[in-house]
Amino acid sequence: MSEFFPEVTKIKYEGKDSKNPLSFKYYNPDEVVGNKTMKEHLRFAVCYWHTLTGGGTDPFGAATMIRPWKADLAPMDLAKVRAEACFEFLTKLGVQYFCFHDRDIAPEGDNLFETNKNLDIMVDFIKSLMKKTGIELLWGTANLFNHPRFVHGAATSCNAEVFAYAGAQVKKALEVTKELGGQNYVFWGGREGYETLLNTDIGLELDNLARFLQLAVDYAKEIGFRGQFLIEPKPMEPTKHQYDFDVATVLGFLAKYNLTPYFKMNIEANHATLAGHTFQHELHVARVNGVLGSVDANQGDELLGWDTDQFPTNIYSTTLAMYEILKNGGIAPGGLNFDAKVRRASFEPSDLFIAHIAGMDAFAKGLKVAYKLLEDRVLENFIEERYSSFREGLGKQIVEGKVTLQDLEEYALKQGPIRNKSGRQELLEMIVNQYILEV
Ligand code: XUL
Ligand code: CO
Repeated sequence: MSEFFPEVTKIKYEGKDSKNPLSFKYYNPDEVVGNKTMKEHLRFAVCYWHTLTGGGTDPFGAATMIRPWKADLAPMDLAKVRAEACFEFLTKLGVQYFCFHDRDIAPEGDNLFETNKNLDIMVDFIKSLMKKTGIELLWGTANLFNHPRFVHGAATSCNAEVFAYAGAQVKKALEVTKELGGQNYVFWGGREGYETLLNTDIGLELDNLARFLQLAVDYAKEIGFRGQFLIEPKPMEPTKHQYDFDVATVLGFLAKYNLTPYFKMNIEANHATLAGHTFQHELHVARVNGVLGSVDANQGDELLGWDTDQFPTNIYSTTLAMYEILKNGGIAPGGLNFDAKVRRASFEPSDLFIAHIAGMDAFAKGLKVAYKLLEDRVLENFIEERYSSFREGLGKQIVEGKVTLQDLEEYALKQGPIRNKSGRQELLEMIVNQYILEV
């Protein structure tokens, strides 16, 4: 087996004063934070599509990436070489997990039978690499958006034949994910949305999406796949309106179709900001509703209105993300999957390492700051005090459901002037900054 990154040796922790770009400054896998090591807290995963198959094309230009495995090979040979490169990359980076779409790891054949055959060969091949390296699968998924057959969507296509094809593809992807010991299975609604209401029956499309997900739940049960099902919300792109708009929308959808018990959510930072939310907002809404399952760790560009999928280097954002994850009691069996791509101009192989290191360090630092904030109960004590009126007297009765509107009127008529207290936002922001700078 050839070496694909001969210029890179195993990435080590060198501490915050290191000037070596190919070293961790904050991510020290075995360092214990609270009751777990950093590695156990963070559960990093590399995504196959951006890191191994992404070429750097954009709507205006051709691929730019220099990739040592991108030789002139037949599709199946290329798939194998790429898989070997993937496991060398993960081993050198010290990342335990990877994630993939079915079509990332094996090329399509002339028909579904041939395509599945290609997939089977690659699954066997990858299984042996997983065994050799000890690397595990965080989640699998099916690509139901790239091929022209999915032009009108997959589960929400107007064409029943496409619904059938997508069902067959998910059936196989579930089998493959189970075969590789995947800990989760993700549904990102690739083209499940609409371009114009002038040609769309939203009612039928959403009913069909629910039918499709129920079929997947039933089949997972049948084959004994026990991984966590995850839905990944996104408000737009590629369609103008994606049905899984944000966490709140998906919660309503799941409740309407009695699917709540089977799904948690995979929260992606850049999808949150596209929806007009912060990353923390989506994690928080998922957490308080018991559906925070996993994270696609990336970030957008504040000045661009699309999914730029950049590596997450904003420590303010990773700190608040880790704060939500710690409050959630951790992210397992989910993890932090770098659904991120190096910029088109960062085309050298070493940029792949540097980008992941930057993201891993940003989350490691975020973890340490968030842990300290929680340990000192900085926000907890403030919030507890802020809502203290609901723990006694009338507030307690409201919470316990013991009052009527007549009771409230009686109370309000006798009440003196109402006094509110400051929300102290700037004070809290000042303290969070202090922790980021000092921890
Ligand atoms: C697209 C996206 C996907 C999913 C997996 O925006 O995030 O890569 O994570 O299908
Ligand atoms: Co994603």
